[in-house]
Amino acid sequence: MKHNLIGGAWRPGAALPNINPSDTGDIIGDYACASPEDVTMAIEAAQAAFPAWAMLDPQSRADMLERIAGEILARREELAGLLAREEGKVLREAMGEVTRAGNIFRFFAGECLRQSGELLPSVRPGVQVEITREPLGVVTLITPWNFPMAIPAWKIAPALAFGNCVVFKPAELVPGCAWELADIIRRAGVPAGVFNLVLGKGAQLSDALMGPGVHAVSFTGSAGVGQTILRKAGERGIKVQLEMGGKNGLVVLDDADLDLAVQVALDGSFFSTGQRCTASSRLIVQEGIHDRFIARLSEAMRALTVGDARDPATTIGPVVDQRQLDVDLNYIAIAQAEGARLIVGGARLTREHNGFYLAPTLFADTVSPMRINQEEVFGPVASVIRVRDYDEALEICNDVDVGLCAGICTQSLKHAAHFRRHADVGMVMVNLPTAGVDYHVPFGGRKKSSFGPREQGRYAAEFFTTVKTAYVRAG
Ligand code: UN1
Repeated sequence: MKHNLIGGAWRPGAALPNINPSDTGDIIGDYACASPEDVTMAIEAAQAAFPAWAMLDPQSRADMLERIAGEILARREELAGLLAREEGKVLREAMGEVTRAGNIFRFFAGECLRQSGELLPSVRPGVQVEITREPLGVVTLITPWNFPMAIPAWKIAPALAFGNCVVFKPAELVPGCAWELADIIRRAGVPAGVFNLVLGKGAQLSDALMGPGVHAVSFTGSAGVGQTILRKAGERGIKVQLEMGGKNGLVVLDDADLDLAVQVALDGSFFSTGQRCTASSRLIVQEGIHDRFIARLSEAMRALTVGDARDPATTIGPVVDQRQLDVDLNYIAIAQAEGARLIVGGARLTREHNGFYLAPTLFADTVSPMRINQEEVFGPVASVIRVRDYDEALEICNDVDVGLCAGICTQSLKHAAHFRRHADVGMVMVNLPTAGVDYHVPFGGRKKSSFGPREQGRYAAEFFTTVKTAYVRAG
């Protein structure tokens, strides 16, 4: 059994089995569930470790993060195999994700040495004002199952780089990647208590994870859980960063390169089995290209190979578990009941082994107010909305209460430039899939998608540090 890491020691707990979604008979291993008392111990260990870690020289921190990056990259094939096995992401994408995680640690190793402040003259003679950033203290990081290496990396790396101590609670479906990451971090020389791993179900641990001694919480996951965290954080004076859902629109205009638009939609809507908050779940298509786009996209979807995530021939892996599969099938039924026309897919598939396989699904003849166009499914399901012109496309693209990403396929500089400015989202893609972002630039959305400062790149400092303004009279 793999244990929790608390105060530098491995601590056992009740067994939590880790099941392969491509083959439910394959149990990856047993992982120890942390109790709320374990979480409290982890917070106390982090508090105790904080003063020394906060004052450590940046070179030592950079060296540790660099060692973490090096080991992740050196073991990328093995770690990608584990990721594919426990989450169901196909091997090619799993390799990409593990590489991304390694690169994130490398980026933040560099950031340790690039911290700077500002020196300003005061409005009062003889006084100087110095603005610096300091670590927050103990931060709780709660991560989802859909990027079990990359999302933990982009929260843990900046948290440590800027001098915070971490209590990391990964989604219960992916303890394997989290445990490997914890072991790598421990062996890289990060002192006991600076980084702690607590495994288990969020519902049982969430209150303890925001207990006394916690200064900040960064969460990526569902909107429902995010709202609960936000409320508690407000009551308890905890700084909060939330990354929640998306209902991202991809606009395809009549002047788009059809081959490119089909590839962009295929990738954005269905790769990673559509289980990305950045997925393009609404395809907003102008009437002149509408029928050709649907015909070509359907053809491309039928050529996808749904199967075992670890088979190199597979292009679409299984849904992560039975609960998510039920959610997906329920939305497919809702869409049909609302009058959407099923073009491709729509049903569960059987394969050699018992797994949660779902055919990539496309609906047409949908309108914006339908639930299928307003609520996040988080599966390989996309719907087409037909529009007259660019203005209507933009209006529909913004007609949701979330605003993570939006994309446009067009050859018109005028429309691309207008869209870039007027799409009410945090990230805009021109002739690119809405999903699949760089690791060194800010990530985040607007409206109900995100709360608090941006993640990733240099912008990560906004959340993981607090600003101090010092006034100094010399002499
Ligand atoms: C990506 O599309 O490259 O949970 C990243 C998610 C996002 C990450 C998406 N926070 O799907």
